[in-house]
Amino acid sequence: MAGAKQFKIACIGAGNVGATVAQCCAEMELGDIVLTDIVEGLPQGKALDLTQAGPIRGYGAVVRGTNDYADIADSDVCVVTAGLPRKPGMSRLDLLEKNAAIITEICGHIAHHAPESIVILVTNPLDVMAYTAHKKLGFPAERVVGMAGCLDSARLRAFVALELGVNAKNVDAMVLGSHGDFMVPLPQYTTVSGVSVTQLMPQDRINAIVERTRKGGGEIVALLKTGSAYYAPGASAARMVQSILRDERQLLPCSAYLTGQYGIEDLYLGVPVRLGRGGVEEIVELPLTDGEQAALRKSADEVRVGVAGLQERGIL
Ligand code: TXD
Repeated sequence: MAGAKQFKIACIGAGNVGATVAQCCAEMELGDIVLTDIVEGLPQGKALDLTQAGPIRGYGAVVRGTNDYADIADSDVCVVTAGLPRKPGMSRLDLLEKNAAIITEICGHIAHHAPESIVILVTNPLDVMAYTAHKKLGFPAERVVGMAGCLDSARLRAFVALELGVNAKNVDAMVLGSHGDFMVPLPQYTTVSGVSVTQLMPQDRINAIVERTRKGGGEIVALLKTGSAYYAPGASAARMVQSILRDERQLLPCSAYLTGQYGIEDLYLGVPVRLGRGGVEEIVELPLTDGEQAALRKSADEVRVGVAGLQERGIL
């Protein structure tokens, strides 16, 4: 039966976030999915489970699990969530080095088997891993993008909706900068049905919500005790897949390669991006206050420290 082209989405890493990306993509009917991981049986088991949810949830996507990278061949989008969490006694730089090695290995497989794909990085530390992937893949920068701003802005949107008692669907937000303590939430661009929250909330409540957004990941880690958030991160990455495969050209905050925008060069950092079938089709430069611009520069400095650490260890 002739029909629209079925897209292929590779989820590399079948842990909590990777499996949630696969679930969201299947439910959103974005394409067929290949779930892969280094652990034998894990992607196969989760893929089978997701396949069996299809008849109930009403999707017919083919979800396959594999340990063989040949199976990601010709994927349209690869979402990379593979990585290790920080263990006791491990420095940030040690983790950086370990995850950079994993990303490097995976990029070799992607470049070989899915050379035309658009690659979405999710593994932490996000902006440094996106930079690493860009360098290792050898793909044009518009085809390598990091997921963080979508998640951080979803958190901000959710907190605003809770605070004002409005539907979260009507709240929009922009969060720029690195994924971490130095992220830059932008209240002036955070709106409820087009009205800026600066008109709807006292400044101290805005400050509290911004602070809670900054610490959003940590709040969940502290509650879960083991592991970190995955429902919202998975949904955020799937949102990016949707904008790409359906060529929506949505304006989404993503980690993108900067070549002078916002006064920053040769670095991945969270900025508003128009995301479509070509990947990062445009980086939008918003007018920022002096304080926001300074915060963005501080954020860039933090990412630069990570990149420099990898360069010193000869990884980049
Ligand atoms: O906003 C964001 N970017 C983030 C990032 C939000 C949430 C989570 N964020 C990061 O995503 C998190 O700090 C991790 O670096 C990744 C994945 O998080 P997840 O919660 O999914 O971690 P898991 O459950 O430990 O899954 C990681 C999987 C696991 O199944 C490993 O076996 C696999 O990665 N793994 C590998 N797969 C393939 N190849 C290699 N080499 C490999 N090494 C580990």
